[in-house]
Amino acid sequence: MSNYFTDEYTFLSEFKSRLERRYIIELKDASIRQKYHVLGEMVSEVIAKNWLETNLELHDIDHKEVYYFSMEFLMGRLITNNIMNLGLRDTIEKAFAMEDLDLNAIEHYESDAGLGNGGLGRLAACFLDSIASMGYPGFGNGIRYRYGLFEQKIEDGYQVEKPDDWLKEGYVWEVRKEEEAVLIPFGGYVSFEDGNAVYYPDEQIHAVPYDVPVVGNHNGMVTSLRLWNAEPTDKRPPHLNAFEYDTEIRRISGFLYPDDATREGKVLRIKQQYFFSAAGVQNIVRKHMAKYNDLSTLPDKIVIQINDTHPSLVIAELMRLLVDDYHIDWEQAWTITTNTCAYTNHTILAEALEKWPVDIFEPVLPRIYQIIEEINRRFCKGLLDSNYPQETVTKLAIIADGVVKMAHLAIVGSFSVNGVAALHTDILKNIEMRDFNTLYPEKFNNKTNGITHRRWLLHSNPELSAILDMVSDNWVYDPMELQKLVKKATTKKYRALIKKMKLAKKKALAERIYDEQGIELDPSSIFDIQVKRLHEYKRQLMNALHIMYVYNKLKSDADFKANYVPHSFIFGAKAASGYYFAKKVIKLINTIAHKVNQDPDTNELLKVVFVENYNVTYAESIMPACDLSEQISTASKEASGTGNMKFMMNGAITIGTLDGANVEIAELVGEDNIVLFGLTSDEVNSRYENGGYQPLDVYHNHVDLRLVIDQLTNGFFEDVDKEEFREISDRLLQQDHYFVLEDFESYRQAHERANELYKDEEAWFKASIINIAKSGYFSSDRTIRQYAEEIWNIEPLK
Ligand code: 26Q
Repeated sequence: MSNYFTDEYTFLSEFKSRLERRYIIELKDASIRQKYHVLGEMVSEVIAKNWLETNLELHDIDHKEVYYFSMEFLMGRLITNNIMNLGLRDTIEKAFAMEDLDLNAIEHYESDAGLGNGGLGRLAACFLDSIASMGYPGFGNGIRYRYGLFEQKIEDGYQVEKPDDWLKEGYVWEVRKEEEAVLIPFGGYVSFEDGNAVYYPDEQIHAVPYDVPVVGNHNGMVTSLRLWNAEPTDKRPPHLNAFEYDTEIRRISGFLYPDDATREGKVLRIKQQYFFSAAGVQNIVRKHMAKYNDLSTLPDKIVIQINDTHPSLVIAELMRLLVDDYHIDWEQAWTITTNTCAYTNHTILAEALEKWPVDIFEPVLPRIYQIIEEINRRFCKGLLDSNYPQETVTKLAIIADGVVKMAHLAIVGSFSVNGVAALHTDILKNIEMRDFNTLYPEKFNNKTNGITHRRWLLHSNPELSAILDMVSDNWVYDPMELQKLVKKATTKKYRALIKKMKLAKKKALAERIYDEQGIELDPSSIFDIQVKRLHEYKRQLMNALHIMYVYNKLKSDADFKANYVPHSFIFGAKAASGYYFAKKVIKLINTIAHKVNQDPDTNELLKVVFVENYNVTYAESIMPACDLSEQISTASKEASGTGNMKFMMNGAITIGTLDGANVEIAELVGEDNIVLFGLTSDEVNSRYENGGYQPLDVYHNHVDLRLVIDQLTNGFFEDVDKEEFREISDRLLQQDHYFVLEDFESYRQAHERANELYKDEEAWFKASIINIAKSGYFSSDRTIRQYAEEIWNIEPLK
């Protein structure tokens, strides 16, 4: 296959010729869509060559591989990443310059692959990037959702969801591998014949893999994200007609659940979980047998990382294959399984821990249910035999009170259980999973999350990258080199460079916001940003209440006003479609924005924007444009956070609680370079143990806060019904589970400190530089290296 990217002329002539052949059009008349597709196709061909070579090499050598199983991969756009990592950007840009074409505009045509909700899905995408860029043998395994996370519109201040039809024009990067399709059984019954379980499913579903290339950075490596698509077979159950059958099957890979916390158990969700877990496991076992013809060596060659409990049925499915299909005895099958699987926990919120009611689970997956019962029976028997009290056994059981506890299955069936930040792992070990940690202390370990510095710094912030190049010629390959910037923090020159970079990125974001939403922001104001999923524990509401407080003060207190640095408060957040309270908070933020942005008394000093449809691509322009990064979750609730790392890497100062990875950020940058406030995780937990606190006391004792809360329901917002925010005020005053009122005063003071710090330009940019300099630790390359060395026991290819 020829490479058309050798120089700009060769590239351009092929580019034009393809437009003519494929779309019967000349370059000057071609649409963005046509140009995008031709470019994508040409880049794909370069990828194909490296991809094939990587596959052949992986096939030939005798080594261990990791399979990262995740229900979500929030990949965002791939074109920029692919062009940059392959080193094609220069050639394309030169060619396009000759024709006055804008590469950025063409890149922007690609729709985000939004196959994830938030942190967990984006983490999986960053991990794949690091695996490929460091040359580790590893693959992703997930679902090819027909519809990804919904597109958000804001209408009259309310969130409205639109389907994310991301595949409507096809997807240039994927390759359908029909030859590798597998069958996934559902329903039916099990009979025991000659001592063997024989499973007679109701229906079999075709799982057809689509592979998406994951291109390593300048290393020739291309690994794969395998996404499974559900398709009908020709054996249709008698009670459905062909159309009903087709529709029913396609629903399995139909859409991503837009919820990042568990609601009640849904049959479709469990089918999705089993569908991609079983397809992935079958694929692995088949490949391993073809290569080694011996399943006892599986754990020497394969490790399966289970991303939260969503894929934890791999444990039962692997047991099913080993015991039923390969007739390996239970004990040996269990040894193989538990030495192959490793589990990552991402949450300690009780409501997010997956529990499946037995009466839903069993009919859908009868054989898998039997296997889990047997795992549970042996596990409980082992505990009782070792004299654990019945009470403990009941607490730890995988099946109890009519539900299957997926986290318990994942812990019992894995050789490693990790949390995603130091504090989170501590809480898992000492509080949430305390008894399991006592039982299996060797399983528990921490792997603090990371983000790929290629996407989140190199690609999204070329201005900052150019500054970093002046300090190190190797930071892209060794992000710890960013530390060299520490000594520049005290130089005028570098502070000025960072200031200029920030201003440029803020201007660019302000332009986008103006173009899309017509709201004008002053780029010299503090860009104070909170972007993340909308959740009560993340406390966007506290941020909103504080803005109301600021507005009131600006209106009533001349000293305050004289002292106030202009602020632009920017929010971006999707709320799960069924999460009523979260949607109310979106409405509140928009209502505040509407009121304050129009007020001539204050709007030179205070602006509020809720950006529509916050997603990965939007994040790429938001992260670099931030001065103050809001990481304000109730301590102990945010497992890690990863947005906090993206902001830090781009030079923002964090205002935050000692929660998740904020704790590690604070340790790295030191107390002078972060603005901390609020209850600690121990304080939060001790309040829970002692029955919470009295929000009404805070309300009565804090005059300014009381005014804000009253304003929620006293007609202060002229254009909404007085009752619109009643539920918010009721919740705050009656059951403030997330300590919004209790932390408010401390948060308010933290903002005052941030305000003062910003006024001291020297101190501010010094802090900004220290944050960038220390952010190398949060590269997902570090995280993946730790997984590889401490859990997976795999090595990079040469
Ligand atoms: C489960 C069952 C049914 C429906 C939905 C779900 C579900 C889906 C997604 C439950 C949880 C999630 C996602 C969780 C998540 O994103 N957690 C975040 O993971 C990040 C990466 O480790 C952390 O940084 C965040 O702190 C954590 O909130």
